[in-house]
Amino acid sequence: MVLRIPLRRSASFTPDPQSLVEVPSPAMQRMEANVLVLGADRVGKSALTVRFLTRRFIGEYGDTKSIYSHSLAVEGREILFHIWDFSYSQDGADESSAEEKRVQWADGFILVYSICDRASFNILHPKVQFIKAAKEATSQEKVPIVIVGNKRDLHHQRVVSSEEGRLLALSVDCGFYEVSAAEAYHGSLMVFQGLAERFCEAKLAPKRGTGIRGIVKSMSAVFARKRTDSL
Ligand SMILES: Nc1nc2c(ncn2[C@@H]2O[C@H](COP(=O)(O)OP(=O)(O)OP(=O)(O)O)[C@@H](O)[C@H]2O)c(=O)[nH]1
Ligand SMILES: [Mg+2]
Repeated sequence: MVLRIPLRRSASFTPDPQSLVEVPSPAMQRMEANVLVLGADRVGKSALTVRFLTRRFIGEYGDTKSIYSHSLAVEGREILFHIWDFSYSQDGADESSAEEKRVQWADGFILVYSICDRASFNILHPKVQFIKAAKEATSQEKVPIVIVGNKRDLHHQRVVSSEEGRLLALSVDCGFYEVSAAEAYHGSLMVFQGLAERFCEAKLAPKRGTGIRGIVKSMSAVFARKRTDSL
């Protein structure tokens, strides 16, 4: 199957007056990031994305096959997110090469499960491993990933505890949030802010291999060169 990257466009949902993007000061550093929202069917990927874009919960989302652009000011930086809310149900059987291309397109990932759906939680560990293996093969930066347990409002139907979610995130070094896209805007904002912070950290963190080992390696290389130069 051919990877069909949907057209990029700005959010087509009508924003309420409060959701207008903050105008950044001229000194603000700008960054752009492609974000892939992933997870099992019906866990609330679109609900979470639309909440972030518009502050609204509209209940049913239909075909949201687009990349939406939305910016956020975090720690003195303006990050322009291009958000791809991906649904497997729209693409039917998906080939791993298509998934690999989607993963390569993205700079950051939001992995959503429903706290009422154990299977949607279980698929996340292998998903994180797949993403890390694919990204870290081509880049030395740490991959920004946040794991989101959605539908927190449905506590009577809960089958995945908060601790399990938190432990999974800790074990794979990802951010973690439990939210209800249905109940509040704040949770979705925290998710995207958390991802933005991870994105900035990844950009600012020293590349792998430039730590103390990297320094020792480059110093040895310099001394080795001097020795050969003097021969
Ligand atoms: N109670 C509750 N329902 C939610 C929440 N988030 C989403 N839903 C509902 O769950 C259903 C699926 O939500 P979607 O946002 O369409 O889920 P999705 O993961 O985008 O689904 P697909 O794109 O079809 O895979 C809808 O009926 C939503 O109204 C939530 O936080 N709480
Ligand atoms: Mg959807």
